[in-house]
Amino acid sequence: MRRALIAGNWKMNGSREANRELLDGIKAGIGEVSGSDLAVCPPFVYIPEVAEQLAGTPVKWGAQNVSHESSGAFTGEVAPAMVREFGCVYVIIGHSERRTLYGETDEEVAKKFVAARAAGLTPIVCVGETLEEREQDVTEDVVGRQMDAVIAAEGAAALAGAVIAYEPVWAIGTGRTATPEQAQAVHAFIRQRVAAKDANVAEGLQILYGGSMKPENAAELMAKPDIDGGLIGGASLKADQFLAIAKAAN
Ligand code: 3PY
Repeated sequence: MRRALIAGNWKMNGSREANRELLDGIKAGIGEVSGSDLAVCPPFVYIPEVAEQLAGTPVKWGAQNVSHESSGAFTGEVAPAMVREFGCVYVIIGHSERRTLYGETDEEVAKKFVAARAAGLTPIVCVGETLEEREQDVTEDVVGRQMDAVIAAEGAAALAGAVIAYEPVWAIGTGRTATPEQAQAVHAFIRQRVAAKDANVAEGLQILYGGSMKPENAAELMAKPDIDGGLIGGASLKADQFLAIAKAAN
């Protein structure tokens, strides 16, 4: 039985004060969450303070991106070992905003996956199709290609130390959500893609749904057999909404 993971992707949001308020709210309500693990992924600069505020609580934290390099002349980049030093457990890799706005390729995502694992981080690898790709009926081609790049990097066994997030690009920041059936179909496809290489790893793999998951649709989505939690955007910035999503997995 896979345990649910509810991870907050704060994106480029927050302030020291707003973060404290948000984390205080999460900490106050965490006792009512029993069916899922929680994590938050703040912008890099807030990681040390978030680490202090969450130390000793069951809530874990992570980064939203890392370099595939470990050190050197890479202005503006942050190495995996650096965020690990501040207690990050997770790192989001290949979010569609990184792929589309910053031109990250499948190969780059695969390199980041390898570097993150080498530093002891658990990558949350994002995959998903655009609206145009869905309408052209090539969702499985796109998600299959994105998955294959990561599987090819180190073999399917490496996914035992990773999480996948299916995020249909057309459902990100648009308020549109995939129906539970649409999401389940792609989650099952992802699991089969891994199972073709390693059935045990596929069985244990947490596959999160991302893309406007909110309290109103979380329970229905997570009731599906291959949906093991969520990567939460906007709703992760409000303690009551984030907790309500987590409790939907109780
Ligand atoms: C969203 O829900 O908008 C996300 O992009 C989560 O990563």
